[in-house]
Amino acid sequence: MEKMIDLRSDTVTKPTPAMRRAMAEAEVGDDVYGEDPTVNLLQERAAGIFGKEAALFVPTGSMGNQIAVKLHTKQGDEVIIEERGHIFNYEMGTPAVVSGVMIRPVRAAEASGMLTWSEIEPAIHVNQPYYACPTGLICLENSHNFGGGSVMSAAQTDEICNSAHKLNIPVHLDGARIFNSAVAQNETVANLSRSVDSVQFCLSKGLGAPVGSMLLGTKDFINEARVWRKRFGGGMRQAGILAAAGLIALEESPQRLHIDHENAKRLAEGVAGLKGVSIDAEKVVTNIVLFDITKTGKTSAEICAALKEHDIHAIPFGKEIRMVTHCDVSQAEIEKTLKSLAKIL
Ligand code: TLP
Repeated sequence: MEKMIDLRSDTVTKPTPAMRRAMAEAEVGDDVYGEDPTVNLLQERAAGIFGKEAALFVPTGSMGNQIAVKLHTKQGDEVIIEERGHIFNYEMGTPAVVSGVMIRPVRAAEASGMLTWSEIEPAIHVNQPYYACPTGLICLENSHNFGGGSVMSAAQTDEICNSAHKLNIPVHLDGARIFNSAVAQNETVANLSRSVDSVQFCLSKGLGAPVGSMLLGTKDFINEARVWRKRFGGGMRQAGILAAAGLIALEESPQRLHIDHENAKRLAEGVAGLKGVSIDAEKVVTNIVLFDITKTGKTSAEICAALKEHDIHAIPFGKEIRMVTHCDVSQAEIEKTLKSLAKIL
């Protein structure tokens, strides 16, 4: 049987042999007592790389984001986020369920989904005690998944944070793929997150670890986050087995992300040439390729079903199809995907 080309997400990557070896040999302890040396090392390394005071290993990106929402807000607050943001659309309504907050989605004018302060400001409520929910938090996403893997610069992030902080509003960054963003901009993750109050990034996406994300912020914030991780059911005991793979992901994977970006660019340029497909290939700068198929005369579900017959997995999202490149997809497989798509369309 031919190998499935799995472009559904970069979450599907399998741990490398080096990761599996490190997992087998990891020194472990009970992390709920803070006694797992491998988890502690991962947390120290991550905090060092990001230039933040402290970091916490959490099972998922969703948990990292939702702990942040919980800690930055109080019940009845509003959280401003771009309309296509992950925290709003793909985290099971947790802000409402767990934190009792309202989401105020704001649509960015840019297709990239990158908000500017001038778009955020009109949605802010401060000092309106009798009717409006106060703005408790602003959430950013870099890279922006459903903005097509678009990136926000350090300067853009600083501008939003500086303005928000003047109003005493904290900013959380969903940096699930912040290393992709950093590589695309030839920037450091520390600079991209220097002005936010907290940041979450995933080890289990483009970086290739099997499980895990990190939440970073001040020492006090992370101490509180540890309490909330336990309340969420995320105290993982001998989690050093997972952190060992995370350490390799953190140290070795960023150097190869440019390959995924080159593959995504090639894919985007290829699909842009197909009849009925709409995508601005120039705007594809990381590992996510999101293209509109409305004018093909087929639905995205039909196209994805046909691709599966060619041993290619992609996800339909409304009138768009998303393909994500990662370490388990080669350049040759991108060419095969393009040939199959051309046949189907
Ligand atoms: N994204 C997944 C799906 O949930 C859509 C994917 O395949 O892209 N923030 C962002 C920006 C994400 O893309 C994701 C996962 C998360 C947070 C949540 O991470 P996990 O899956 O670890 O909870």
